[in-house]
Amino acid sequence: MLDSSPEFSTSIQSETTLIIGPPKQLPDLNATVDNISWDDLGKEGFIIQSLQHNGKSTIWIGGNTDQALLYGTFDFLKLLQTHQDISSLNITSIPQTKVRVLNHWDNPDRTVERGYAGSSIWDWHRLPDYIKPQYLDYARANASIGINGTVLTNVNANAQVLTPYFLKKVAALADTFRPYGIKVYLTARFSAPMEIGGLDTADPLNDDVQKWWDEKVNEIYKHIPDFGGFLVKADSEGQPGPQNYNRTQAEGANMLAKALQPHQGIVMWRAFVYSNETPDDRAKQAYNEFKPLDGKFEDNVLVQVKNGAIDFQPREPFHPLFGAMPETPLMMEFQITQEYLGQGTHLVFLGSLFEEVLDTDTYAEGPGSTVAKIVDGSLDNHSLSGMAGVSNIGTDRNWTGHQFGQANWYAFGKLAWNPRKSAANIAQEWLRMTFGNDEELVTKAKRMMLQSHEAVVNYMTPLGLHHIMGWSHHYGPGPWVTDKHRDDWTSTYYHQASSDGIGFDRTASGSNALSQYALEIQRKYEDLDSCPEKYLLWFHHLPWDYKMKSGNSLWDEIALHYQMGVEQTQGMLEDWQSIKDHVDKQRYDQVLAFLQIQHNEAKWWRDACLLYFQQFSQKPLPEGVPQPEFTLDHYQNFKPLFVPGI
Ligand code: GCW
Repeated sequence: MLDSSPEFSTSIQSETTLIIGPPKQLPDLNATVDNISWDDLGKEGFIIQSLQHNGKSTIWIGGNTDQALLYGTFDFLKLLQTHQDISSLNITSIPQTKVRVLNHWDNPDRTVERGYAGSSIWDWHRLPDYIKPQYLDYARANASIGINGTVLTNVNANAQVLTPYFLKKVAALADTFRPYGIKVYLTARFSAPMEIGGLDTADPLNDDVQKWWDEKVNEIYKHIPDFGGFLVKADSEGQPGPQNYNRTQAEGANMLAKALQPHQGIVMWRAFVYSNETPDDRAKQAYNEFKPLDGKFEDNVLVQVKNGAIDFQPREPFHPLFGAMPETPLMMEFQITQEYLGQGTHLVFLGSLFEEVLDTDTYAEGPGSTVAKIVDGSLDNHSLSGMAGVSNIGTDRNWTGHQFGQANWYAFGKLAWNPRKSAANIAQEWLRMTFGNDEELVTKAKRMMLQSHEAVVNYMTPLGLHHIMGWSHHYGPGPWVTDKHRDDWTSTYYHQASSDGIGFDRTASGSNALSQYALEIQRKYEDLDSCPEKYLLWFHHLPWDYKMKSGNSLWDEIALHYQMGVEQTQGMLEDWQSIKDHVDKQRYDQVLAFLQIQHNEAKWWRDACLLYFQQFSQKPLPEGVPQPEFTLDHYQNFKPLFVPGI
């Protein structure tokens, strides 16, 4: 669709009429088209059609509701902004997932957990009386990419957000967002009946507790008639949950679901559940906890699953729960904020990561059982479906700290609407709407974006390495992190480096996490000849001189990947410098400074990790990988202070 000729203008030869409206109000227009199934469009789908009407060329943006017309109008504006050919349009666009929400890990005190773009935009203290203009901009921005929900509060929940004091503030935001088709959700702290309800238990099978939640939900709906429902983190990282009462995750979720059912509310129940005691490979625990509960959740429960089984790493194999619970609608949880991917200063276009995950075949019901088909509900015919993105938004002037962080917010919205949309297409659209249609700019900046995910994997965690970042703040390299209060929060637990090699054995000879995948995946990843090298050290512990497909030893391959990542950031820097004349000074300068930071930190990651692992490999750096600037001792003793986001 994108026109290639730079001189192409959007002027239309003859005068064209633009009509925006529903078919019921435009019967004569509707009579001229016969290929539209208005029922299939539902409440959110739209059409954009070029047609002749009363002898005049006309473009009709049609849909059944105001929300659909809003989505269609934003899509048409995108066509104009990106200089696409609008002379003969025939667009039908229907969202593939039902619930498309941002998760704000925002605290009532306006700090943002894992946030790198300033404070929380929710000015609770001045709500409900002061509606910041930014709230309206937020609503428009999200509606422009089809996001139809927002969870306002942190999953490490504060029970106070469910009190009347807060609910009237939440209601003011809900009123602001409603015209843009955005529903408001809140995180529900499982122990709220005790903390704000005066009960002495939160046992989900206790009648008084059920009654408390029923009444609390009714109270919420008095404030917010179209309240979306609850997002819940339970039995995880110290959060209370049903395990406190020897109840299952389904019993916990269903208690809330029953309270919400009379109001058509939903529960998004997170599968991010793992024990405090590290009894088994952390990558296996959510599957062990949830798979036996397949089909046991109420119909208005979505189980929200992170893309990978550990925790939003630069790259993870898809979470084994995808494909393992056909009776239960599973919702994808992606992280848009870059907790493990360079936080507030690294340019990492996450559309590539999201696309890689969604396109992966789980083989759950034979070939073609992609994660996307599980998430949009089509594989198992679930009408309830969804995608959540942990927001990267804050009070920074450009919303996301890094200018290119906006591209990740955009990519999330576009993929939640259509999980099969290509990352390249998303990047190009965003660039044209953000920086303009100059072809050199679009070409070079798109190249930067589309190589940036592979670059960060290379300079942080190549070949399946994972979770080797700094302690607690997760900033910078920390492969030496060990001996903490829990093994599975250290780095040595995951890389298992020793004189005999490196990597986490998740095959039958190790934790056997592989057994949680479909047989086709098990066979492919178990076999060293067929296991994708990008997952090699996620599933295998291999000797330093293991021979890679390239002929290099594993040690050399690891070192060369780290070096490749550094060189890729250098290339991004040079690409950006080469388009200086096509970008306004303020944005150019900020991105340039951040790319310089990113390049320096890529070298930091390379040097610190290779020096640390070299202790075990006892091998020299291969040709092409420079000697580290400092000693290992220097890197291990460097303690960044006041790192944002924790
Ligand atoms: O990604 C990790 C983060 C925590 C986060 C947790 C979760 C909100 O380090 O900050 O807590 O996972 O996803 O619940």
